[in-house]
Amino acid sequence: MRLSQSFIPTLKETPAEAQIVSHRLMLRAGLVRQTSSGIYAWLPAGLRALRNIERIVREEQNRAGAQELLMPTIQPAELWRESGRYEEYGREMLRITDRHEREMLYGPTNEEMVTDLARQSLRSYRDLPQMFYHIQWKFRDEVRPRFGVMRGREFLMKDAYSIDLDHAGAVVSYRRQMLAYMRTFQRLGLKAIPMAADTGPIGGELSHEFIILAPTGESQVYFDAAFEEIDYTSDALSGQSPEELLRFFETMTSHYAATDEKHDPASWERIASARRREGRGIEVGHIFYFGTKYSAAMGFSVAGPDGRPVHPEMGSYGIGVSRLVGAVIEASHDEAGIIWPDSVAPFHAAILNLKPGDPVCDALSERIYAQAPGSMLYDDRQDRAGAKFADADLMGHPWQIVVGPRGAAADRVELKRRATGERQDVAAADALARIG
Ligand code: P5A
Repeated sequence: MRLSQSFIPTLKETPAEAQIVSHRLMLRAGLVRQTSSGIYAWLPAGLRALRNIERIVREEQNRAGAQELLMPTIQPAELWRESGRYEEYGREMLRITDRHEREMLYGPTNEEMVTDLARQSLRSYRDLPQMFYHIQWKFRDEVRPRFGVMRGREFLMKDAYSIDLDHAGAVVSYRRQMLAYMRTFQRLGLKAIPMAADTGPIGGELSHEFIILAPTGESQVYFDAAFEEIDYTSDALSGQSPEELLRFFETMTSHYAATDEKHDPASWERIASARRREGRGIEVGHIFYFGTKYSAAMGFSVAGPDGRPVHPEMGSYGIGVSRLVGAVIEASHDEAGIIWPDSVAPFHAAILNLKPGDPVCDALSERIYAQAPGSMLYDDRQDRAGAKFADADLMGHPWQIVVGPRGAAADRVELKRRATGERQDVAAADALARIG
């Protein structure tokens, strides 16, 4: 993409309304703009980051055996009356009346709709287990939307739902999702820790939040460094068998990890001090096992092996996809701007043409742009070198390829790695090979 023709409106000034660093950087780097309180438009560069996160979430859901579908954002109130949550959800639910006076709502989550879809078509224990997910916009009329996309009113969630015949099957699904979450967060460059949690309005008896450390997090968290030492993407952790998933789950739950509500100072003191990690935490995912809560309330049953009807055991699994864009920035930035992990970056690299109009700089920049592997942003603007450096650092591309008149004459460029600040003078062809 050529920056001169792109809609990436970067800001030099720090927007006054933004209280936390990710919100400031998302506005300054031209990723999003607020359109109403807690509601954001995703501009081209922001959307690319959002889509990259979605892609990784999707790949890991598919690998875990979940099937993608897409449910609507607007739901009928009747379904929520069946579960009893229509009244219970209170003012956080955006309620809508259509032209026929039918009560509708903008979905804050989809347990009811999934249970309804399942009861229409799943009749026998032989139809189970099932695991579905979708990546869809949600609306929650939060009392205090704040911190940009971190606590929005409209936000993008990946929500998955598991349907099993019995408790034993349901816990296998739960553990399979937990592994998928650890893999997903690692691939996003995040160290997320699973912590036992309360179930709140979703309900149920078993629940974990996935929390990453960031100074602006909403709760204080404590965990053992052991979590940070595991490679969740390793083949040794393929999660194929229930036994393997049980071992994984036991490892996850054997190390200390707690939010301040569940913190136990006595157990904490028993951990070697070098292994104690503590700080503010941001919740990026939350999983629930709620058994027959919705299947029983909504009359969903299948014929069991002995022919008698059984209410299936269910769970739901959420990842805050749009919140993750902010969370990744909270975890990875410096004074100058965003430092995108390679897997999330809107553009893998940027070409900074320091002298547009100069035939040698233009020719070399164009050549690199034409040959670039992956996504490349070409800063071809008629602007000062300093402004280009500042914008490239702000936007956080993993690599910068700097084309200046002296180097270009010798077919050389300066290659900068954003994360380390390391710069190297290299032949143009080598620059492309290096960032490959
Ligand atoms: C699990 C999936 C649920 O809604 N039902 C379907 C369950 N869980 S949750 O914890 O309430 O939300 C899941 C994740 O969504 C993100 N999230 C938000 N992101 C941005 N703005 C919000 N207002 C918001 N509310 C929730 C969080 O990452 C949460 O873990």
